[in-house]
Amino acid sequence: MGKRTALITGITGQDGSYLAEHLLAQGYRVVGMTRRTSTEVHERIEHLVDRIEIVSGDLLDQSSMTTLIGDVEPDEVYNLAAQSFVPTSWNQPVLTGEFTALGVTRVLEAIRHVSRKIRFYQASSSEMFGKVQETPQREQTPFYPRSPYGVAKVYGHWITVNYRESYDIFAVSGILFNHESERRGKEFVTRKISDGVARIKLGLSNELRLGNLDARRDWGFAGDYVRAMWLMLQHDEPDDYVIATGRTHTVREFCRLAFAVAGLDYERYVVEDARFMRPAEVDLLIGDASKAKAVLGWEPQTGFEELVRTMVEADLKRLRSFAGV
Ligand code: NAP
Ligand code: G4F
Repeated sequence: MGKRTALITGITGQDGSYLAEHLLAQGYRVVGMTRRTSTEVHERIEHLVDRIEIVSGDLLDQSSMTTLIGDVEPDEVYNLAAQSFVPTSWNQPVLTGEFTALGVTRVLEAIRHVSRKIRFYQASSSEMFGKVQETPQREQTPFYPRSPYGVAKVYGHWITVNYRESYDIFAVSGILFNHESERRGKEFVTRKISDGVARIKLGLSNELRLGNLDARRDWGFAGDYVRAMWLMLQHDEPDDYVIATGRTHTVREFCRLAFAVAGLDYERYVVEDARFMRPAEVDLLIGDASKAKAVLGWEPQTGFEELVRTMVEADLKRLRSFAGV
């Protein structure tokens, strides 16, 4: 079999960068779609630019998607692009729907017109479970989204299932629980905490303002989760999978551990701030990934403590070299 081609939308994001590394290691030709901006700063994939191809396209534009998929001729498409920050989805609900919901249909339509042999991965989310109807959450758990983002992801999930059933396209929906890394955007709570700890430790800040400390999440490592995306597209049959660690922790626990890595007591620095509370919260997420383990042989390899420590140490190192401290 010749070299396989993968197209990644959202390659500049956290998951896009890890997935590109994983696919390159498997011998793929990797093509990443980026949208046009006036400056070309793609810091998460800078180390890969000599080994991947970058093409221009936008999830908002049907013709760009159809032309691009026709030109690239991918064997696999990973649709990771989305407006992915939950609080922004209340401020920009229509745009979030355009990117995160209808964007999925545009990619699927492009595949339907170009070649139904292309395999498709949709980046679905545990946010779809929202006000959870069952604990732990599994593939059969009913959805009850709590944000415009979660609602958009429910649409993306079902349109993926629908194209699989309507057109016999190998389309899968990976229902991924929160996954983090040193490449996580600084607006998400884990990276906000690791960056905040490093700033306080190095004397660049004296407090960290957060919202709901009692929210619980099932946090894994992004590098482990992109492997699951790839495994889903290698299976004989298209299906949907929950990807999670099966453990849950509060934001407070994340803070306690992260500050302890730097030898600090979080209670002295963390301030609860109403500005970071949400109109509707997802209180508890914990996933049951036993189907992924049984069918795909997937299991997470990085534990919670290791994840927290790695993130804090990476931010300490980055800020030390940046600030010359
Ligand atoms: P991320 O870091 O926010 O990356 C999002 C990517 O989407 C970026 O590359 C961004 O490009 C791109 N994008 C946004 N709007 C676009 C548009 N209109 N056209 C083209 N590209 C666009 O997100 P992530 O954490 O890697 O997550 C990847 C996917 O998994 C997302 O769909 C997210 O909703 C989903 N997900 C994430 C998690 C998690 O815990 N990380 C869990 C479940 C599901 P720019 O660089 O140009 O902004
Ligand atoms: O880190 P978060 O912003 O992630 P959230 O909302 O769970 O969404 C992430 O995971 C989803 C999968 O479940 C993805 F689909 C989505 O794209 C994204 O990657 O917030 C986590 C929790 C929330 O309960 C939030 O209320 O942390 C709480 N939190 C407390 N203080 C905070 C803060 N979140 C943020 N971003 N900033 C705070 O200051």
